[in-house]
Amino acid sequence: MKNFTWSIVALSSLLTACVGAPDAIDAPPAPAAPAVDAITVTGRCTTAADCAPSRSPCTAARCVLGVCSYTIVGVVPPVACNDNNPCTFNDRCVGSLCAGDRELSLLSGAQPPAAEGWVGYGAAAAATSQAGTRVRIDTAPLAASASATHGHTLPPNVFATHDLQWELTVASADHNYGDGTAVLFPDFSGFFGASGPLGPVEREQMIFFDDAEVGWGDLTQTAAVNTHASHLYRLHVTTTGGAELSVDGSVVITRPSMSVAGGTIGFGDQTNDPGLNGQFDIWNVRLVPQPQCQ
Ligand SMILES: [Ca+2]
Ligand SMILES: [Ca+2]
Repeated sequence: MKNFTWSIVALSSLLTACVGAPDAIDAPPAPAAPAVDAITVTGRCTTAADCAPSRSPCTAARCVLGVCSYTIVGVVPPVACNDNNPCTFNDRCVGSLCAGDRELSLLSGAQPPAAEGWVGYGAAAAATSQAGTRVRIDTAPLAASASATHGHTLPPNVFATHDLQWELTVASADHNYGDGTAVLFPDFSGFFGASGPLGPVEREQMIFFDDAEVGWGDLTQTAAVNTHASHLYRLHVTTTGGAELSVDGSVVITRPSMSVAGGTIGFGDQTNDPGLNGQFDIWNVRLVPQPQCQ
């Protein structure tokens, strides 16, 4: 009996030691430290929304098995993006990078102007593609008062970064002050273009091509050029708002002011004066980068 009593006391003491007042061993654990930033330190996540935004418009965050990863958003068809570079056009994703083209074709010559976004005025059907290489404007067989012009919008403020370049040959042409059967408009509002001095100066500042010379529509400057031969023409709008026309790399005429505010260019036979008709070919009209964009 004595042994039994001791055993009860001993067991009671043992239980007291285990469940009695808290001591250093029994104290509840200290609260866990706040979780570290799972995104920036470990890349762990529950959903894609937990991941840091992608630094490229061409990749997107995904949460895969609790870990952030960044994958290309798409390849075919290319995803449009903005590279924030005014020197490039048609920005699109190339792999994980956003990039664009430094040149922009406006008229290849491979098809009629309307197929490449040009709006026709007057006898627009007079423009045809020749052998898939150039566009021909031929008003010679038409009524004496025929005109045929085409306009194309440009990217905003594009003359700050690019020049307009084209190739052209004249078969037969004529011009007088403010009129021409083969012209290029740096600014164009439709039909024959508008004329100053109270309104826009589209016809004054247009470039005419005659059989043996080129010049501004207002005849302020002209230059002898054999336009029946193929040449590379280039229009540069200067930082001071003037303009230079180059033929095969050499400046031939300039003017102190050039308005391009309308954001549309044009070409064609712009005159409906009786008897002013002709024929010329134009192709490879494109925007090419100025030196600071190369
Ligand atoms: Ca761009
Ligand atoms: Ca005409």
